[in-house]
Formats: sequence, C-alpha cells, structure tokens
Amino acid sequence: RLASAPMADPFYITTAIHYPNGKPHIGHAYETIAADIIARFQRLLGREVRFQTGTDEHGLKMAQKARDLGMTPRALADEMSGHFRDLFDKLDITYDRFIRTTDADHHRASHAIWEAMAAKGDLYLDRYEGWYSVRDEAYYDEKELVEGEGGEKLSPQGTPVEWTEEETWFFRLSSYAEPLLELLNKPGFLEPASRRNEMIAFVEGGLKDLSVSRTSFDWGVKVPGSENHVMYVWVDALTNYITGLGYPDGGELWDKFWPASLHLIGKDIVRFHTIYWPAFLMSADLPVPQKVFGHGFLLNRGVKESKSAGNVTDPNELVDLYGVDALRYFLMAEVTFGQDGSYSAQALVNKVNAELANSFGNLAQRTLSMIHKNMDGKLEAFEPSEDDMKLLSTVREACRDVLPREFEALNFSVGIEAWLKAVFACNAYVDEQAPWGLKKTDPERMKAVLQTLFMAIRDLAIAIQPVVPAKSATVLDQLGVGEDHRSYADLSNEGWFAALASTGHSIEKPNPVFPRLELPEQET
Ligand code: ME8
Repeated sequence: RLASAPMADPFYITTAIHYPNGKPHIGHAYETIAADIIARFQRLLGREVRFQTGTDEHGLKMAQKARDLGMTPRALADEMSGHFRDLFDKLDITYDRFIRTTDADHHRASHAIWEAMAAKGDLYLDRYEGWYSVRDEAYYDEKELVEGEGGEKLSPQGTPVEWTEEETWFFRLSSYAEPLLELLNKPGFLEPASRRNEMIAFVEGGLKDLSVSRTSFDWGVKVPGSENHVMYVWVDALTNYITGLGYPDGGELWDKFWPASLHLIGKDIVRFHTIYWPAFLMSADLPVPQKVFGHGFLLNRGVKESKSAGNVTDPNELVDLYGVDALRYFLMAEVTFGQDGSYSAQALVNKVNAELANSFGNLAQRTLSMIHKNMDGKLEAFEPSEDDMKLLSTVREACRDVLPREFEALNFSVGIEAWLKAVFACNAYVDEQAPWGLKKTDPERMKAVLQTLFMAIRDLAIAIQPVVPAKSATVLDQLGVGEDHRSYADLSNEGWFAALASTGHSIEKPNPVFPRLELPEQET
C-alpha cells in the first residue's frame, strides 16, 4: 500500500495500562512513545485514529505497596497515575483517552463482561490452590516455576511466588484451546512471530481453568452478585480496552474502533493478551483484536533497571537534559523493534548529534541560510538538472515508499535508516555541487541546487514527523509549508513548490533546530 493511497479504515491502538505502584520508568516511556509514533504515522496516512493509554490501579501489588507506604491504594493510585499522565504529556503523546481502572465507566464495563461470561456458563465457583506472583499478578503452574539461587521457588519471570488457597470464581479457559490455537496461528495476529511458538506451546501443553476472582483482599472491581469477591486484576485490566470505546453501551466509538487494530505491549505480558483476553472476548461473544505486538525490553547499558540495582532512570530527567524529540528519535532509531535494546545517555548524545544535529539539522540550516542570504529568501520556479532529479527521486523513494512501508510493518529503525541515508545523499549532493562557489560563476545553477535541497528537506521533514514531531514542525514552519500540507499524501504533490514560490514566501534567517547535545559533567 502506498502512502499516497491512504486507507480509510479507522485505527485503534492501545498501550498496556501501567501499574502506578511507583513512578514511570524508561520502559513505560519507550512503549508509549512507540505507540504514539504509530498513532501519528497512521494519522499522516489519512486514517482516523483512536489512541488509548492509562493506569492499571487494582490488585494485590497496588494494595501491598500502598500498605507499605502507609497510604490507601486509592491515594497511591491518584498520586502515581498523575506522574504517568504528566510524563506522557511531556513526551508529546497524542492519546485520546488516558484511562484509569478506578474510573466509574470502567467498573461498569468490567461488570458487563463478567456477566456476559457468566451468561455463557463459563464461570463457576471453586477453591484455588496454587502459586501466585504478586509482582507479575499471575498464577503459575508448579511445572512452570524455576529455582532461585537460594533454592526458593520463582516464577518463570524470576519473581517470588506465594502459595495461595481461597475460594474463587473460575473461568473455563480449558474450553477455548481450539479457537485460541486457530487464532495464534493466524498470520499477523501475534508479532513478532518469534513470540508465537511459546504461546502455542502453552496452549498445547493443556489449558487449565483460570482463577478470576480473589477473596483475600478487597482492592478491585467487585464481582456482581458475589460482593466478597473482587475480580482478578487482569480481568478488569484487559477490559480497559473496550471500556474506552463505550462498552457495554456501544455507540459510535465502538462501531468504528472495535476490534482494536493493535495492542502494543511488552514481551512479558503476551500470555495475558493473546490467550486470556481473546478467550474472555470469545466467551462474551465479542470480536478479538486484530493484532498484538510484544516489543522487547529496554536495558540500561545492557542491564535491567531495578530499584535494588540503583540504576533507575527517570525519563523526565532525560527529557529535561536532551529534549523530547532527541529521546524519541534515539529510542526508535537505536532499537530493533521487537527485540531488547540497550541505552545510555552517552549513546543517545552520540547518535542524536551525528544523525540529527550534524546531518539533518545541518542540512536544513545551511540550505535555508544560503537561500536567505544569496537569494534574498525568495523561491522561484526552476528547471532541475539530471543530478537534481536523481537526488529528488532518492529522497522521494525513502520518504514516500520505504519509510512508510517499514513503519507500517513496525520496523521503525529500518524506516529511519532509509530516511537517514536520504539525508546523507543530500549532504553528499551539497558537497558535490558546492553551491557557495556558484554564486559568482553560475547564479542560476546555485538557485537550482538550493531549491532542489529545499524540496528534499520538505520531504524529509514530512516523513520523519511521527518520530520528531516538534522538531519537524519547526523545520516545516521555516520552509513555509502550511499545516494542512504536511500529510504523507502531500509527499506526492508535485505542484506544491510552484505554488509556494508563487506566494512569494520568504525564507527568514533560520535558527538551528537541532542544537548539539552535551553530556552533563558527571556522565562523561
Ligand atoms: O504489565 N522495557 O504493567 P507494567 C520495555 N499493568 N518495556 C517495559 C519495560 C522495559 N524495561 N518494563 C516494563 C503491566 N515494560 C500491566 C499491564 S495491560 C491490560 C496491563 C512494559 O507497568 C511492559 O511490558 O508492569 C508493559 O507492556 C508496560 O511496560 C507496562 O508494564
């Protein structure tokens, strides 16, 4: 599908909802930035997008953390959820709804899906005896557990487990093995495909019915008709995706956006999204999501961040030091999406300086300065030479074909690399054509060169908008490209330059858009 032929289908994208048992960390920023890039990209293709993120506020993990802090779970959730929201605003995240699972409409939606599953005959009361990890908010089978260094039992994620016995409601997960296998085998449902085998093996290993309520604490959504039970936190958490579209009432959002186009989540919670969630939906006779993508983990210089290791990065600090767009660019360009990735302030500074400041920023800065200085800031119609056409077609191919194709497939680093190669081609062209030397010898040729670059920069700035939205907007402002001419369909607009030239638009003396970053003293 070409960017110039936008698809009209509405697009619904969600992130995982985050546990507000502490402040947001870099992994939360990473996932939400990636989702925002997808949302912006789809909007630029002309699709109507709905984007939801938020916080997952119930469950034992929240209750225990609040108890440790001497707070109510509600007060903890209120405080920490605010930090998530503030961070996402600071990161320029264009969410349509920030959902909190303590919201009233969410309790209603959770009751409704519960009642639909009950009406299907899929819920029954029994006694749960088994292992539970509070950190993962997950039940584990004895055979899944691993042994820790001190011989203690740990979950497959390496978290502590505790033996639990209580009366709970069970969901007949075991009845859904067949349709789940069919779903997991559907091409494109679960990506990267490498995560599929593990889920298929889990289903083929025999699905047990799932405990879906708790009676040993009360911080959660009450089970309808069983007031001493609260729902297992994942039942209500997963339901957030449909709460946000007006379930159970239906309506315009529901009709337009369900089933979701994409649930973007981390690799540690794929089981909940590709097994439990589709089974709940099938039970409630609701359509299942079209795609689940499990991204990798972000590691701090190769090591998982944790409070005990004392290597936790506050994403707010990275933004304050280096800027939002630098962080967004670095994370998406550096890490192969779907795999784990490593980051450090040093790597961020190096990459952003080399690729944005020295390459794209410098290209825009010197081109616009020369147009301002040597052409009085005026554009005029011109005849491109063969070299000019060649450069423009290289840039067009990267911006119009390769980057959109790769972004559609969620291969962000590959798309960005193609874009960067086009930037390098522009810089090589500047060096070859040496427009500064043409001013005296061949002023017409100088104009053609500078204006060819002007056109190339416009395409480059439009294409990279999802990744660096504020910076590319500044470049497009400097170029005089109107806000209603910045979509991907505008990349194929051959007449825009003549139109712009005829308005008598004048290029001002530009301010650098991508200043060089420096590490603070203690980091070097
Ligand atoms: O799992 N790198 O919440 P959460 C990249 N509430 N991604 C990371 C990461 C890292 N270092 N650490 C965590 C939950 N994530 C549940 C979700 S959805 C109905 C309920 C990702 O706050 C993680 O994989 O522990 C998940 O997708 C998201 O951050 C929220 O994690």
